[in-house]
Amino acid sequence: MRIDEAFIQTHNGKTLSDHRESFTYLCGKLEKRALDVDRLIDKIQGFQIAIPSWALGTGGTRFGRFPGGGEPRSLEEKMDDVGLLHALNKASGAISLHIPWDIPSDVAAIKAHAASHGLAFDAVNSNTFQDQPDQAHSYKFGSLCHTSEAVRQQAIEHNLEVIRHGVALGSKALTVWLADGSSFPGQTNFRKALQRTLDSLRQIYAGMPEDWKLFVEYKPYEPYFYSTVIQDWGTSHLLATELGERAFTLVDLGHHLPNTNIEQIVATLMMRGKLGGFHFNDSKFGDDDLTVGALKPYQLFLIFNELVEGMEDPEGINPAPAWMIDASHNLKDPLEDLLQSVEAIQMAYAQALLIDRKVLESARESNDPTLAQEILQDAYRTDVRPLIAEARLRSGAALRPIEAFRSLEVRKQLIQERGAKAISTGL
Ligand code: LRH
Ligand code: MN
Repeated sequence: MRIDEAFIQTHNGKTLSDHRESFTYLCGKLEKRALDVDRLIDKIQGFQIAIPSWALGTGGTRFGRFPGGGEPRSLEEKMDDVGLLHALNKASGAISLHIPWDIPSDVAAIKAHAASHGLAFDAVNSNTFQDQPDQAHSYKFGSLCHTSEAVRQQAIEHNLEVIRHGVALGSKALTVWLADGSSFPGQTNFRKALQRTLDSLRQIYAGMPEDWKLFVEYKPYEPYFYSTVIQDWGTSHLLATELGERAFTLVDLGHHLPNTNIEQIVATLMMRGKLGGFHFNDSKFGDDDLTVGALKPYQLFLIFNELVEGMEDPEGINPAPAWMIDASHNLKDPLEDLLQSVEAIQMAYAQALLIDRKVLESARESNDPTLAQEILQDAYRTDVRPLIAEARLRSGAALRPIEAFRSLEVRKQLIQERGAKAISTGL
């Protein structure tokens, strides 16, 4: 299924005057703050977010999974779904694949299919947290950290194979998330596990093409519940620093213990030039993988405040981070959930662009926390939705993507096309 521009034009026609009114009002307020609205819109249009190939179906937990039907049954259909999102918001111009869930059968056909949807291939993800049917050695007790060299070598070979798939598709980065850890005190030698992991990652890093990056993703717990080898940003940063200048830390928002100051971690990694990218999602308790901005939109704004500060810093040394979503949809329609997540990310970015950094810095330098908060919250309390909508309109996308998705009855059409029982690979 594809959404043609004619439908988008017609659909936008219904709400164009409302949009013009709220956009003109916002422009008035922003110009009073000497903000260049067209520059803001250019930045928003250029901010493309990669969609995870493993989050286009219904997710589940060990307690149950309630598929909604019409899920993509192949990599081609997954790209059709990301193509749908991109047609509706022109901000989802990339897909991040997970191997072996998404091994491209015919690379040339897959690349042509991606191009037909205007999609690029962002980081590819390896998977040594599940055993594949034909696998010689189990990852039950770890992969790159395993006590057995044969298991470590198998996991290293898998990551090199993932890089080969990525190179064929035109991806430029490998994300390594390791479930490796323990569930009982005494079970593992922490130092040996970390040293083996570093030695294994060195072989993977050496196997990357010169223009590739390695993203080391950290997580405090799950699937193991006593220790995780790469448990926090510090451990990931240590490994990325040891590996070399093309290794970076990947920040998954759900991979932090309650009340962790994530925006400070982001600022620190950017200061070190080691912030590789993000897995955006939201959570209340654990790695809940919920809709971005659904629970903690102010934290997301504070994270983008640090990102914009780092990205606009003329002395900044951090390369442009990779913007990716990592979510799982137990209750919502996966595509509607992803449309909401992309919009929440764009809004946090746009609000952070409104901050007058000179005034904020002088409030900080003069130790005036009241004024600093006023400046931040003035930006956060600015309704930037007309700005995001205008960016979509100028990109040929829908003013109101979710309304367009529903009025087109996309899910109904996908169920007719693929069947109510169609299940997607992924989590
Ligand atoms: C681990 C994780 C990782 C992926 C997986 C799908 O929790 O965040 O990024 O490989 O989810
Ligand atoms: Mn993740």
